[in-house]
Amino acid sequence: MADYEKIKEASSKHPKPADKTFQYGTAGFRMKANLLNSVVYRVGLLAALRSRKLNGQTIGVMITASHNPPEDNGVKLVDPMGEMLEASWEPYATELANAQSEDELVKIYEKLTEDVKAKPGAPARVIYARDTRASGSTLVACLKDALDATGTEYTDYKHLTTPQLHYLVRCVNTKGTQYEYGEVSEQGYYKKIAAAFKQAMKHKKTTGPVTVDCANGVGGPKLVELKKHLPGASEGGVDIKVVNDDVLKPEALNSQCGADFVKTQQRAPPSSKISSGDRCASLDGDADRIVYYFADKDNTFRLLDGDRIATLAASFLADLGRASGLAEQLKIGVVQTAYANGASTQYVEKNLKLPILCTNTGVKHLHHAAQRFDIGVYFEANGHGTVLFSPAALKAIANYEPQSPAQKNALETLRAVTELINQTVGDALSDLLLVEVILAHKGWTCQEWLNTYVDLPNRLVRVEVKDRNIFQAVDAERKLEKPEGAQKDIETEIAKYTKGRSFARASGTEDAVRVYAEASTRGEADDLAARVSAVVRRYGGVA
Ligand code: G16
Repeated sequence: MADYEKIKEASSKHPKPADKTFQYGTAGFRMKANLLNSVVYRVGLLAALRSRKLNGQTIGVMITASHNPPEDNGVKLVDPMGEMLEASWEPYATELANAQSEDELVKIYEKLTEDVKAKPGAPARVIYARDTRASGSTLVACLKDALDATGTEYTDYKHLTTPQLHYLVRCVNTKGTQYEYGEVSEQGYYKKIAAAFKQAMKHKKTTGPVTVDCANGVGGPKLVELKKHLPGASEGGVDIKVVNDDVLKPEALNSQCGADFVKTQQRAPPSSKISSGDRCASLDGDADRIVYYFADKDNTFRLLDGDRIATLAASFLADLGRASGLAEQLKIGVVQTAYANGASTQYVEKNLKLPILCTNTGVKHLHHAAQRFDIGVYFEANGHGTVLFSPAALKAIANYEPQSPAQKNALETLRAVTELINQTVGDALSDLLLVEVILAHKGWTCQEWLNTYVDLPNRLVRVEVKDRNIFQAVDAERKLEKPEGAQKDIETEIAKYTKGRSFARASGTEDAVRVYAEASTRGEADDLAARVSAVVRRYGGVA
């Protein structure tokens, strides 16, 4: 049971910076690490309350700022099934984070405990981990203070990728039930996906190595560990070459490398020694995003981003559904955000003939939308995504009696793929192996993958303004409702370009407004992005 005096006392060690207002955003709280002590302490309080409310189910706390620069950090909560914190609890996190004094904090906490009807005597359980940022250990100490003050049982999993923590949360909470997800340990994670990978690769071979840039983040050492469980190329597995896995130099994290760099700059990391045809991939700082790329025969950089992974996975799963005889029971849908390239949306609708949903940015939104399908494929263009199988789909896949050897083959692969994919959240390591499996099954090179459709040239720009919060987006963030007049001005610019599409929205993880633009030529896309950025600057004022 919570002891309010203890909470107050421990909180006084972590005072809130007076002039700061915090908000639980796209991926929890994220900002300069030196501002986060009080926030992490209070997130710890909320994790304990959420667990008590759920009768002692384990809640996860991940300390990471993912793609952000090394001096940033962040914290987010993971719900019992490994999903992001239920949206209705986000305002509680914001409210606690903004309490000005210890007294106010305790008052809010007491009221929340009553409002959510948490049983005072219920146990509270939390597991947590962090990425490799230097500030992580200080923030862990703040978190521990909150867990001690609230009488919470906890386990520190030290350094993990974000998706590994999501996996563990689900494993702990499903242990001993019919929904058991896997062994509750980091090794269990590797064993599960390695076994699934071997099964999915039966009779198949990858062609050539894949070079994986790990953004000098936690994904590096974890991929090295995963490799130990995987068959090498000569045993029918995959030859993974790990680069940018230096976690001893904190300043190297996400610097001139990683998925965000590659996606936004539309070029390989400068350190990359990529030759024509080489298959490459980049993870982000906490290994929940992945993008692929290669240099074509003219040595032109070609990006295969989240949209491409989504279309590849959707077409593969549709093929497997048909080949196994389960197509009728496995209705596939794709979920994207406004950042999806218009050509990918068209390809899914016209060629794959699959339904599409568009949601706000943030995997939490895509994840929920994907649950509406038997098989929901969701990816953000930035490479963050996964595939969800509904309980009914999993049951159909597990129980179906194949009618022919061909159906049996396809069914075995389908079963393996459901185990390979991390269904709790987008997972760069699991997505890497999924892409490798699909390319091996299709017998495709990156060029053949790229040939499926032609991307519209696009540009993503980061615009710093005085106060990004005045930019309020609606319609799955495709339009600005505020400031008044901005949307009309953006539309005037769009109208000047062939196949022009553009939007602006405030980032939920960085202090900036993001502007996306696409058009029929590279020059036009760049031009449109510049013009819309100018509109944003005009309304937002220069930072
Ligand atoms: C986080 C979210 C993603 C989102 C990205 C950028 O990624 O998990 O869903 O796309 O931030 O969001 P925004 O445009 O609001 O800044 P990550 O990989 O940084 O955790």
